[in-house]
Amino acid sequence: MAATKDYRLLCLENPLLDIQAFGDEALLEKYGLKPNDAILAEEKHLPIYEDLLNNYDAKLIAGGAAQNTARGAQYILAPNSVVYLGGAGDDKYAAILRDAVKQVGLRVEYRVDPKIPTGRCGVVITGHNRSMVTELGAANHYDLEHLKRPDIWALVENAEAYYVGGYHFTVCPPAIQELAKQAAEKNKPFILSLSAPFICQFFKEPLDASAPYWDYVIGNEGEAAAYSESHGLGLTDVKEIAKALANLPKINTQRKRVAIITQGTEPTVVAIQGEDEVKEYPVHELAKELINDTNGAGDAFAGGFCAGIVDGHPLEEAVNMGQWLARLSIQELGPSYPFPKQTY
Ligand code: 26A
Repeated sequence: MAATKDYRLLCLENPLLDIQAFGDEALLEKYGLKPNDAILAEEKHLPIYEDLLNNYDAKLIAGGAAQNTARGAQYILAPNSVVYLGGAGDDKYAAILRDAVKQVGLRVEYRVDPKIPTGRCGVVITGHNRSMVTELGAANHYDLEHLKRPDIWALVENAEAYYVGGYHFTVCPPAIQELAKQAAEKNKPFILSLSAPFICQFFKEPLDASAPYWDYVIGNEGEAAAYSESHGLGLTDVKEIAKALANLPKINTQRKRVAIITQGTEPTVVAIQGEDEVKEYPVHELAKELINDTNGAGDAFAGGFCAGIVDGHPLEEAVNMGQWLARLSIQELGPSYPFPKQTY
């Protein structure tokens, strides 16, 4: 389908440079990390970045969950379809990020803070698990002032869909609300990722304030469980939680909310507001030996899914596009996509 105009999808979150390495039990233990988690760094975690670089042959890879998603959506869509907002520094890490987004043609509009380093995420891979420790740095300084800058706000008004990574709830909830309201007012889809269990647990208030605006809510099984627990739903079945998410109160009644829960290699669960049946879509198979690492698989899924929604494909096709891109991404190191480019 030919694009009718530029920058139809606008994404917001935290641009980060991933410092990723294959680690071991001892490393997880040293920093008190769970094998599969995403957390904000505390004082005791800060030496991990040097440790990874010096002792674990860490690679520097463009990251930031929604930036990975934005790169993924742009990988599929026509040139100049996606623009991404977030806060970054003016340093060598930001330069690596700008290089990576250039490769897929993603436009970024960073709020640049020359005095604060670009955010970094230590990623420890053990088997099919990944433990992530983030120091947000300049990403933590994204603000409403940047979003409302006339040239940036023009991009917001021009966009036809919005994707917000839930990790941004730790940074600037007012910016999320602005996008959410814009979406509802203009009947454009607002897509939100739950991002991590800790967002559902500890950023419940801003998360819940945005909930009435979600047209699509994307999460994995761990986030769904954390949502259920932190909201006292008393549900453990993923399908039931998806249903509950789909049926939360909604402001834009012109669109039925859709909740999409991925479950690793298990089928993706999709619930639609007001519908009894919860559907399941199997993932695209991949031989174990072809998996490089699964870091960024969920972001890639969201990227393919957003591309499908922006291009006006039916829901099941958008889910399929998500599965397709996730399968490609896990064959790469980190949250990356293969080149030469493959076409869906
Ligand atoms: C605020 N936090 C904790 C974060 C992140 C994050 N992106 C934004 N904010 N913690 C980890 N990530 C990113 O998740 C990707 C994998 O899904 C990592 O940078 C990694 O690229």
